[in-house]
Amino acid sequence: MGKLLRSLHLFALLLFLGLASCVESVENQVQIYNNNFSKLDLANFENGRLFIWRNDTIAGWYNNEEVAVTLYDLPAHNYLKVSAEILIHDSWDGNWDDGISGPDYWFMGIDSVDVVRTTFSNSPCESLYCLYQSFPNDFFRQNYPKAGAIETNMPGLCQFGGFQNYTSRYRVEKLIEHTNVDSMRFHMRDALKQTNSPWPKCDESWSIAKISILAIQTNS
Ligand SMILES: [Ca+2]
Ligand SMILES: [Ca+2]
Repeated sequence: MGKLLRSLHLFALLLFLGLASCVESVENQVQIYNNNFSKLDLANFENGRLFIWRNDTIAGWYNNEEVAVTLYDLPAHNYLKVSAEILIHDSWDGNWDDGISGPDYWFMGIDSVDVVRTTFSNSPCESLYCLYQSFPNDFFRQNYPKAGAIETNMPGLCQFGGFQNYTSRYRVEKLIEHTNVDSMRFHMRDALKQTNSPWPKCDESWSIAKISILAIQTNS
């Protein structure tokens, strides 16, 4: 083997070892909150209202509101992994910005900082008419209505209660750097716009089916 080739091999090996040692691995992972509302548990929950929809107990329905979970005395961690399953009901208009119907924003975050800022749309989508949404990206991106949904074949809740495909279910997940063990406050909220509706909440709203929060400690 030539001298140059040998040193190139050595260089590649060192580079590999250097990169490998930079990879974080999970040392400890604790589920600090898990709620699908089946036990009617609203401890630590702000603005919790439960109702039964399609044989499932869920929290909602919300329009221009914030909900939050606050937990104290957390295990040592450097990340939180938050995961929520939400239901987007009725005629959300996504990115549509006409000063009347939208945009229809939805936010999620920790300790008053939003880590998700997006829009959803339940609009029909045809060649001449389609109201795009930002999810699964943050605002502003032009994705198709219901992009990233895990279930769409459900009726609306209020205005479109008699029509299929007017509720969409999404799982929204984020890994967030966080180290404070004293407390954390996880929030979700919306800024829905529908100025031409006598009952905006019936026109568009959202609910929560499930929330899970993990405290993760890595070796970094
Ligand atoms: Ca609407
Ligand atoms: Ca709207």
